[in-house]
Amino acid sequence: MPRTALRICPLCEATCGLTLTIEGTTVTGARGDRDDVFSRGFICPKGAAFGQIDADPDRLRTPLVRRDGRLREATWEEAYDAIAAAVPGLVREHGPQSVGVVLGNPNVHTMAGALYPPLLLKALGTRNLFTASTLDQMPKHVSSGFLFGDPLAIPVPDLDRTDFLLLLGANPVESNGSLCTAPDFPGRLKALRARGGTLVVVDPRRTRTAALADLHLAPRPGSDVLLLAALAHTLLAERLAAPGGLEEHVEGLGELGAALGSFTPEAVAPACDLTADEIRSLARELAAAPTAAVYGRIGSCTVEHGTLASWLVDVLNILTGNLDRPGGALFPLSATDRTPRPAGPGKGFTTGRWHSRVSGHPEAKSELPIAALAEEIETPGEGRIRTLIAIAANPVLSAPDGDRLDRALAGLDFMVSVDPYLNETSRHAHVVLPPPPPAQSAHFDFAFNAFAVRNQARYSPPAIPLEEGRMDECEIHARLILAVSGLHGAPPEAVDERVIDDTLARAVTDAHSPLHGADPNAQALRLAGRTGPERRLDLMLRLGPYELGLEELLEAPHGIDLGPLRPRLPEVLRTCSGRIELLPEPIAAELPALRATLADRPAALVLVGRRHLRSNNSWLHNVPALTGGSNRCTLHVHPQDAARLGLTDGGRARIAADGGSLEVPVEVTDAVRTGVVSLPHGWGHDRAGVRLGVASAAPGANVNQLLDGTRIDRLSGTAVLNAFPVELTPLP
Ligand SMILES: Nc1nc2c(c(=O)[nH]1)N[C@H]1C(S)=C(S)[C@@H](COP(=O)(O)OP(=O)(O)OC[C@H]3O[C@@H](n4cnc5c(=O)[nH]c(N)nc54)[C@H](O)[C@@H]3O)O[C@H]1N2
Ligand SMILES: Nc1nc2c(c(=O)[nH]1)N[C@H]1C(S)=C(S)[C@@H](COP(=O)(O)OP(=O)(O)OC[C@H]3O[C@@H](n4cnc5c(=O)[nH]c(N)nc54)[C@H](O)[C@@H]3O)O[C@H]1N2
Ligand code: SF4
Ligand SMILES: [Mo]
Repeated sequence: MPRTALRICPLCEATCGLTLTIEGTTVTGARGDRDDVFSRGFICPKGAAFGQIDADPDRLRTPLVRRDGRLREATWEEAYDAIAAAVPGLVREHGPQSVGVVLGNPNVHTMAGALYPPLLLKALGTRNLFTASTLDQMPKHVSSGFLFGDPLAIPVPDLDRTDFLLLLGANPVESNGSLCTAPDFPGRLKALRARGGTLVVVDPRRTRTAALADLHLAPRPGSDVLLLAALAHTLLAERLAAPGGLEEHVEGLGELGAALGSFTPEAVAPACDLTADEIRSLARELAAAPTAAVYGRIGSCTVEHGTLASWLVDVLNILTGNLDRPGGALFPLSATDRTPRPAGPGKGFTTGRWHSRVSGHPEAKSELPIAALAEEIETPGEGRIRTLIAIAANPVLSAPDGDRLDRALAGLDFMVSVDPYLNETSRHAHVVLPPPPPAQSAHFDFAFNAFAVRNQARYSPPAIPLEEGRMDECEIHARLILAVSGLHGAPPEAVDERVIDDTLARAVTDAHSPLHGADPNAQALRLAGRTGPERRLDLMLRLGPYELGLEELLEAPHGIDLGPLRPRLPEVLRTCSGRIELLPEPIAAELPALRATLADRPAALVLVGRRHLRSNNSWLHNVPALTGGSNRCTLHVHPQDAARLGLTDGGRARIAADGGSLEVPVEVTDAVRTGVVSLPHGWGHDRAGVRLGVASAAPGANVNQLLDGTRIDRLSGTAVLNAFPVELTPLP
């Protein structure tokens, strides 16, 4: 008899509640859970393919261990024996900095990824941390760090109540949204328009999101920062700025006008390829809207001045008085956030507390640019990375110059991958530790609840019991921590109990904690949960602002709604001044470099990426239900550019940039503007030794091979993945 089980979808940031149909131990169907307090039945094609994703026959079923140069199936014991035999010795011999850690995107979609990597880093004592954030949202962390003193204080557009949404470099109809967790983002955009609101989309491509907009502007890629600066300039010059109640919390308002002085609409218009009138009228509309939110994502982050653009997004929210008010951009408060502290000066935020060894890149949020990983492995000398631990990461495809990284990984002394697939990156590992498929894992969104358009909490216990021979990903991480720190063989629960003890010891002496003054041992005994991670979740919920507990979540399988976002200033501020620092010094210092770009001649042809609804970065190309159709790795070229360059639809072209060249199929379409071509990322599954039967049959080309890793946003170390110059030549 088929049964059903609820499971939060881990495949994108929308976190939809799914109802899985299960026959025996197989997921045979998935539909949207209509009773889910947040997603209300929404599902997309990826969620609908949950069963196929879960049951992909290419998922590894046992660990792999390298013997005589070849990866072979092994027992869990053999796998951890191999790690324990190698890593502690390498650390002793070469020091903790000789270990690099790479954390990829799915870590924000698993409980293990939230709970264990910080402990792993502490156990190793390394500063060589590289994550997908420096291919993604690090500019936003850095700008929030400077503005609000906390890199995690990221305001989220109040989608369901706003009157005006200015969306830059985001395509939520395909991506389902990012740093703005909102199941059914497309429906929420339609609802915004249906209630008389205005949607403005800024994107060099006419995306499916742009098709929903009242106004679509298609400026030259990379120019958002100038457009945003001119919008802020106009608000100030025309006395349209009205921060209202925010003013008492803001430092530096008076200096902003002078700092942005040269960014008039006329000055930026040629670089943006917009008219000064278009820019002025957008500023006026933004200022006139009863409430408004400015929201920038990938296309505004992974570009040359991504941090400045991310900063200006919030400058506009502040100048218009929309930060921290309903209908504007608000700070969520998730159930596992720490109970808020009273407002007051904090420690502030800085970058550059240490630097990368080879190129001297400053750390940001304790991370180094992933674009610099290959050189840190290759370049001889003290502190060279010899051992690498990659968790849920495929940088060979997702980071610049995968060929170089591929060679660098091959030269490591030892590498561990925690990954369900033998893919472009994990094929270099000495040990691969495969997590079980998602239906066999519990789920809680530690990360995304803190970026959600509504406060809510939902927990999914495993939908299917762990298959014989499988190991839960939390246990995989816990055992990995023990193995690298010389405690191989100790019980994995000890890792969680240690965290619980430390957390309780701090909480009972913290005057602002709900457990202040309690007996830590009694509290530890009270914790609910069958497993270490469940007990840790229970503790975090108890210490959180709603004082929930795991049992309450288990009793509410469709989730607990905690209401709409509420104003939270000034309690979120952690700057040294205790106020919003509108013109932080590192930002001000970068403005002259931006001003200088006004004199640059724009490149004739630049490349941008694109996402497809039925894809997800580099790892969903092996699922038959999601492949084919328009989800293909083709180069979009505007008809005028195609004619000028002699390219034909369905023909092939050579595309070249700093890092190399590729041969790609051409798709002529006016969905991209002139002077811009678009190629999606995550493709290039044609390397030897990968076990991706479906993906390898239609491998596509790796767009990141066009980059050599030297183009980065200086303030955040984020790779420039969009708006870089390319050259095209037709191929016969
Ligand atoms: N040119 C270009 N490049 C880009 C981007 C772009 O827009 N353009 N986008 C960038 C962005 S935003 C990001 S976030 C990065 C993503 O890049 P990565 O962080 O490398 O993420 P993925 O490519 O999704 O690869 C995820 C890896 O995790 C594995 N995995 C899947 N599920 C699980 C699981 O449950 N547990 C574990 N342990 N592993 C799992 C997969 O098999 C795969 O190896 O790519 C970036 N690269
Ligand atoms: N289907 C699907 N969903 C996903 C993912 C996926 O790979 N596939 N990845 C997930 C991840 S890791 C993330 S981070 C999110 C990202 O989610 P989004 O931020 O929505 O990312 P994209 O869909 O890549 O949209 C970026 C848009 O920016 C545009 N763009 C490029 N350069 C510029 C520029 O210079 N200026 C402006 N204004 N626009 C520009 C591109 O044309 C593109 O339409 O999506 C997540 N969801
Ligand atoms: S929108 Fe995202 S979370 Fe929702 S079903 Fe699709 S992939 Fe899953
Ligand atoms: Mo991402």
